[in-house]
Amino acid sequence: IKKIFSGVQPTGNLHLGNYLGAIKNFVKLQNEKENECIFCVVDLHAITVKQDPKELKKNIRETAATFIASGIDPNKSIIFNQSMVPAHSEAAWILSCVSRIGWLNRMTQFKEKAGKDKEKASIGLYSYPVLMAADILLYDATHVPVGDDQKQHLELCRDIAQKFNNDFNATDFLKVPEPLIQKEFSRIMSLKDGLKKMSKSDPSDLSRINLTDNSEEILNKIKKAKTDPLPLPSDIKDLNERPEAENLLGIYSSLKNQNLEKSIIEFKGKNFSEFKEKLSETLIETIDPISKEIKKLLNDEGYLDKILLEGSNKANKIASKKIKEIKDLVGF
Ligand code: AQP
Repeated sequence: IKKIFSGVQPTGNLHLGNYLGAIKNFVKLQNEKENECIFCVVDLHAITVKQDPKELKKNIRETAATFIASGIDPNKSIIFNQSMVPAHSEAAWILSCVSRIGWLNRMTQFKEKAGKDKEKASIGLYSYPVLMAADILLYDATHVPVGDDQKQHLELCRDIAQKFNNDFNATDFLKVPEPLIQKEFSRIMSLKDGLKKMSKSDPSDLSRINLTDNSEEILNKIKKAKTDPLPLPSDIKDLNERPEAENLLGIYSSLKNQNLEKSIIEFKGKNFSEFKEKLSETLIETIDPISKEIKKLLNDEGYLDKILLEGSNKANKIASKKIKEIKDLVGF
């Protein structure tokens, strides 16, 4: 049995990168027989940068709605939000006493997110990966599906698990998880800059396709997406130094569940306007039903709150048992 755990931050504007890099894969894993899946709305992670309380509440529901609209079935998988299960915060503290500052200093996401003035970043942003390790280790997760940007955090989680087991003479107590990172298209880039990852926090809405965008918005964003003056390449090697072309072809391939080579054959020598038409069409086919379903679900806050409450109860049963064992080992 594979025990799958993954999380998404409720920081608004869930986008195509989150979908193709993570959520689409969650659904696939859920539908494989025997897998036990837990998908968490990581609201404790969200407050590592300042959030407006009302917006946060709305975003928690919206993330849950996005999970469900994308195909995660609350009857098959546990969907819950992190702050409703106290063991996450407790385990994060204990694990932060096992983690080394030197390990955290190497985390590139902190360097990127903290910006120039690191002294002004929150301590939470710095210890973000320790909380992530707590999330995963509390459920004995064996596999963690994430986008490529989370690879380093997963490696840290493995180090933390091993050090805890060593420090407390508890061989194999915390299970060392495997990352599940797609080989292809694991990093979707901004529509405005092929070298920057598509991100919720990018100030330009034109840089990303939101999962709540309607057909017109998708058409407009793809029309305005950055390209280069050349026609589409006829060979994969010709994508070198053409990050925007590579990204758009990657998005198309990922949506079509086909490899890049196949898409290159399909569009070789064509101009971008023709390709963009096809790309928009494909995007709308995938995103439009999700977008409509999210909007429908958001009209029923009671239903979403019930799903999160029931999910949290299930998660709490598992996590409270594990945190008790952790506390025993520590000597509390
Ligand atoms: N551009 C991306 N391509 C592929 N996968 C991505 N993920 C995020 N961006 C991309 C994956 O989505 C999952 C949930 O992400 P998250 O919201 O918890 O964390 P994040 O990486 O901080 O997302 P953003 O959009 O980049 O948010 P901001 O702008 O706040 O930093 C993860 O599995 C992640 O890998």
